[in-house]
Amino acid sequence: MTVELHAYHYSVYSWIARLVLREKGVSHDYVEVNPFATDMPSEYLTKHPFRRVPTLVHDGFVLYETAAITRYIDETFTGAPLQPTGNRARARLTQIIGIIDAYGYWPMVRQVFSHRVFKPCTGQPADESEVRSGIVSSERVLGALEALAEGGGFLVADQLTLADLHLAPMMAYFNAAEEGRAVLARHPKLSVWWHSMSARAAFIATDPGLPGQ
Ligand SMILES: N[C@@H](CCC(=O)N[C@@H](CS)C(=O)NCC(=O)O)C(=O)O
Repeated sequence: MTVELHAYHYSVYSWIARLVLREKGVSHDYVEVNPFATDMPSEYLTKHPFRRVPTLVHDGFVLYETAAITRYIDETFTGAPLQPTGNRARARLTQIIGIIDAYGYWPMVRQVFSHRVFKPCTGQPADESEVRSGIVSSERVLGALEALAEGGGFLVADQLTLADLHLAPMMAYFNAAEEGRAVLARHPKLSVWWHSMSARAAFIATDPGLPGQ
C-alpha cells in the first residue's frame, strides 16, 4: 500500500491534508510541489488540471480537492472516525467546510495572512488594502462560524471532526496577523476552540512555520 501526498510546504490546504493524515496515523510519502512556480512539472498537471495543491495518490488512485481527500482518508484508514454519525451533525460538518472553502480561504489566508505576514516575511510587496478588505470579509466568516460552533473544544458534535481540522490551519494563518488575532478575540466560542485545537500534538507537529523561521 502506498500513500503519496503532493503538497506545498506553506500551503494551508496541504496543511489540512497533512493534519488529517497525522490525526489518523497514516504514514505517507511527501512530494513537494510549488503551485506558484512557473516551472511546475507538467506531469503534476496530469494529476491536478487546476494546478493547485494538494493531491493524494493512494495505490494509483488520484484524488484532488482537499475536502474530498480528507473524507477519503477518514473513510479508508483506521483510526478514530473524524465524522459524526448523526445526520444533522454531518450536515453541519459539510456546511462548515463549505463556508471555509467558499468564503473563508480567500480573505483569511490570501488577503490577511498573505499581505500582512507572508509577503513581508519573504520581502515581497504587500498591499494594505487587501488586508483591510480581507478583515471585513473575514468578520462575516468568523461571525457565521461562531453562530454554528457548539462551544467547547470542537466545532461539531463534541468530537474531533474534519471541520475542526479544516478550519485550524486557516485560523492559524489568520491568527498570525495582528488584525486577525483581534477579530478572533471578539468571538468567544471560536477563541475557546482555537485554544484547544492549537495545542493538539498533530497540529503542532504539522505546523509549517513561516519563511525564515
Ligand atoms: N479547492 C482546492 C483549493 C486548493 C488551493 O487553492 N491550494 C492553493 C495552496 S493553499 C494553491 O494551490 N494555490 C495555487 C494558486 O492559487 O495558483 C482544494 O480544496 O484543494
